[in-house]
Parts: sequence; structure tokens; C-alpha cells
Amino acid sequence: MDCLFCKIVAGEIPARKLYEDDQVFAFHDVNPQAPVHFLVIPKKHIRTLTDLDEGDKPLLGHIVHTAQRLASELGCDEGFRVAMNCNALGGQTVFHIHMHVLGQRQMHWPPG
Ligand code: DGP
Repeated sequence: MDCLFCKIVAGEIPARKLYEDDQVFAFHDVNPQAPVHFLVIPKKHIRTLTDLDEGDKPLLGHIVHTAQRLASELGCDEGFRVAMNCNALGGQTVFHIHMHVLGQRQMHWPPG
């Protein structure tokens, strides 16, 4: 499959890995928008959020929990942001779902 993030999971493209288990993979974003900016992705290829089904609910919970735990480990307990961009209008550029986690700076609302 020609998917950038599947290739990162497979080790075919290098990434600064933070965590991996049988379901998820977490790594630093190549173009960080905050002092802490990492991505948590499922190992399973899911193109975008509109492709989720009922059976993916535990996986999504695991992604959120992993994001929170790693944010805490990286010193972001004072506050951080998670974001998942869906499809082109939502700002998604890599079509393998991923949760952005940004921290260690003041966040603003609304995002651009
Ligand atoms: P999005 O716009 O929500 O689809 O975010 C995609 C993110 O993926 C973006 O913040 C940059 C990051 N990214 C793109 N290519 C690579 C890569 O090859 N390695 C890493 N570590 N991150 C990447």
C-alpha cells in the first residue's frame, strides 16, 4: 500500500519513534508546530475519520489514552492540544488517521 504512515510503521521510512505496541505507533512530527508535537496513529490503515466503523471504537480509545500518557511523559500536564484533521477541507494531508498532540506553548482558539 502506498501510504507514508504505513511505511513509517513498517520501518521503511525513518521516524523519531516515541512508543509502539501491537495497535498503535507514536512519533515526532517532522514539521513541529509547537515545542512538543507528535502523532499517534493506528497500525491498521484507516484512511480518514469518515471511514471509522463501530469496531474501531476501542482502538480510538487506545489512541487517546496513548496521546495523554505520552503528553504527560513529555511534560505537558499543564495543558496540551489534540487534533485530528478529517479530509481535505479539514486540513488532512496524510490519509492515514493520526492524532496530533501539541504542547509546551500557549494554544489559541479558533485554529486556522
Ligand atoms: P495532517 O495535515 O493532519 O494530515 O498532518 C500530517 C502531519 O504529518 C503533518 O503535521 C506533517 C507530518 N508528516 C508528514 N510527513 C511526515 C514524515 O515523513 N515523517 C513525520 N515524522 N511526519 C510527517
